[in-house]
Amino acid sequence: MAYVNTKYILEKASKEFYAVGAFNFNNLEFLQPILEAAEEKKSPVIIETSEGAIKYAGNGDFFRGARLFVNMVREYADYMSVPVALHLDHGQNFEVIMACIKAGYSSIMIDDSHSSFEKNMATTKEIVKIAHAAGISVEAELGQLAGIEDNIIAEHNVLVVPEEAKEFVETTQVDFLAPAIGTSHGAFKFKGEAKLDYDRLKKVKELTGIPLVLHGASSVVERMVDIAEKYGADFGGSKGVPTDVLKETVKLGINKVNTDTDLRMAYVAGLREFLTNTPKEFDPRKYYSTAKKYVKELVEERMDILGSSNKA
Ligand code: TD3
Ligand code: ZN
Repeated sequence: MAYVNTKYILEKASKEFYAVGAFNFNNLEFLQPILEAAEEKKSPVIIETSEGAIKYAGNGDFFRGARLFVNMVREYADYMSVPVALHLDHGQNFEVIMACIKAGYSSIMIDDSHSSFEKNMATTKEIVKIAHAAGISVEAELGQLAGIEDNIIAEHNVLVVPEEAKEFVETTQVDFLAPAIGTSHGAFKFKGEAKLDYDRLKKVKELTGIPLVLHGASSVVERMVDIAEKYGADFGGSKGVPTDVLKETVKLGINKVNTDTDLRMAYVAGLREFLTNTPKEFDPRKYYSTAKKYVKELVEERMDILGSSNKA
């Protein structure tokens, strides 16, 4: 079992109407608790890294960073009983995409959603051809998410056009698609009520029939915000996607749910708590312990919410 491509994980999820969490990481201290949670929950899991994470890990060298992450993930996955995929999140730079394919990522995202529909379609088609030849699955995005996607900043949400999604999927042969339906990246997603365009999502699923991806899906968990703020953080005004809204999107056809912000917040809550309460400790393996524990708890909760627990 262990290291597989994302298409394999998502096709089962799509047939059985559940979603699999895709969790971002930059370092060992996030990777370990994510994988431990998956093993304990008997859940398939997608590990993903941004281009920025790869640059960070490789000290500026994309191929070195990608290879390091593949080796880290595979070394754990080989000894696990649940399926694990390693995915490039929001790939935009051709050099990074090729580095990931060559290094052994099992899937990649080509995100040309900030270009015109025609250009996005042409770029995606080209990348799909290359990736499929290497047995690697591909995700693309239609519409735009407001907020920060690593280095792309869109001012407003531009929602997906369902008829375009159909043409896009048929033309590009992409394996799974992220339709913009009103979420955004980061900790400040909604000013008022969290509203997503369910009708649009339903239409995209009907017209494409492929696994769909929800970006900007973090829930901004109150318990973690409270702990972090108790120990000095200021996350005033933060708001995420409520869990009942997440569950509704899964019912309507979402099969991959991207989560980064929630893990970062859980981690920093644990780190602040530990450092404040244990002023004499300076062994990193100890002062990361509560942070890792909170990340693991959060990932486990998410697997239950998305319905992927016991699906491995
Ligand atoms: O692609 N990602 C992760 C990277 C976004 C920057 O944090 C997501 O769609 C998850 O977004 P978030 O911020 O809701 O966790
Ligand atoms: Zn995203």
